[in-house]
Amino acid sequence: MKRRNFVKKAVLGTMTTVIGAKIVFGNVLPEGYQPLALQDPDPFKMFDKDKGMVVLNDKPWNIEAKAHLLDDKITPNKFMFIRNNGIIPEDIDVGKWTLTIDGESAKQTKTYTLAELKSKFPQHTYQLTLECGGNGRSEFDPPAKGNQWTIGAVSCATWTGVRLRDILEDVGMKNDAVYIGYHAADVHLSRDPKKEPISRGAPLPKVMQDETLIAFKMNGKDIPLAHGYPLRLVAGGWPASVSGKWVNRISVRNIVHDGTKMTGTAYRVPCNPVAAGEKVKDEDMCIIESMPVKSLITYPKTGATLQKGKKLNIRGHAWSGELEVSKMEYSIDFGSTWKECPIEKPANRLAWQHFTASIDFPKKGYYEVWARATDARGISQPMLLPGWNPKGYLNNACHRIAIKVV
Ligand SMILES: Nc1nc2c(c(=O)[nH]1)N[C@H]1C(S)=C(S)[C@@H](COP(=O)(O)O)O[C@H]1N2
Ligand SMILES: [Mo]
Repeated sequence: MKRRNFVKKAVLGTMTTVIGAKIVFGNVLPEGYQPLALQDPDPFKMFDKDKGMVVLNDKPWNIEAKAHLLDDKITPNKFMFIRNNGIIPEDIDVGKWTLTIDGESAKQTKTYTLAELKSKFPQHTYQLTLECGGNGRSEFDPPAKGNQWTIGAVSCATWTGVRLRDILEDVGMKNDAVYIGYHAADVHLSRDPKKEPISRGAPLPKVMQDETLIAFKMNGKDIPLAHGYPLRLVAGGWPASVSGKWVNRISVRNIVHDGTKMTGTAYRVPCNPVAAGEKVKDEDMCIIESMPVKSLITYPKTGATLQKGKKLNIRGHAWSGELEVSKMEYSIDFGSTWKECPIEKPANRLAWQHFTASIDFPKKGYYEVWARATDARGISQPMLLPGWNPKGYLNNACHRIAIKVV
């Protein structure tokens, strides 16, 4: 009789993390057997998410927040959206996790263990805004394929790690280095090991910024599995697809990185505006870099009721890619007139900023509160949907909430 093989320790460890409880007889779990809890998983339990979060897709897992869930100044894990292109790594062995720097423009190929990264380089902590390039896609017409994000694919957590710049300087780069590309441990949906779900990157000036981290902590704890445990590239202010989760290799390139989802219509938009539905030539598409100015009213929840004569106190966040938000306004008359309201300075560059307003309503009835941010260059959010593009990226239209005064 053939001896029964038991599940590997590393796989068991990942299963335990995903299930959120120790598998008591895990040591005798047959290899290849999927525990029931993983066959029909409860994503809220599995990822430690709030029940108010919205699951957009389960293959792969894509989960978004709602505006009122994003009220915290620093987004806790339970309200953080999940955007996966593939299958979350199933057999993470942190003890063996390494980061390799290679590529035609690296002076050498060098591999670091997690412990080496943590001890060799100074550690830094920043609040960093991560917004999916496709946030707001659901509003595009004609509709764009992909996850139908409404407004909840944005977060601003605290990330701790070492500077990618420090690592790259330790390895040494050749003069022709222009870009980096990340490679990660997640698995392509086809399970074809030769395919990567995503392998994006950033040009050198972005990579060399103080805030571009190889992070191992989120909000002071190990990064949750779904958000890139144990190691993640974090490049705030750019489409969050640049921030590779589960990263194990970074290639220094002498060309614009040509990995999966760097070309075609993926994370690229027409360099110049086009009519809705128009076909755009490949050479007329540009890679999305810094994200546009945007804001969110996180309190109150849309649909709130207010007693006549009372003031409505609203609050929310505003962010603008690489820039600071310099002005915040609101309107209660569908954008006919705007009033300026206070906005705080960011905790650090690339962190979202917080605004408040105290609003008077002239009489009983239905209102909408619209919020509009303006960036340091004087560019404001559009009131309606901005430029159409094939994949429905960069919808930064004003957020609005409904209010009834009774
Ligand atoms: N390895 C890997 N990194 C990834 C992704 C992925 O699918 N695999 N998705 C990217 C995209 S498109 C986004 S929007 C962010 C989402 O980060 P979050 O799930 O931590 O919110 O991760 C990025 N990093
Ligand atoms: Mo994304």
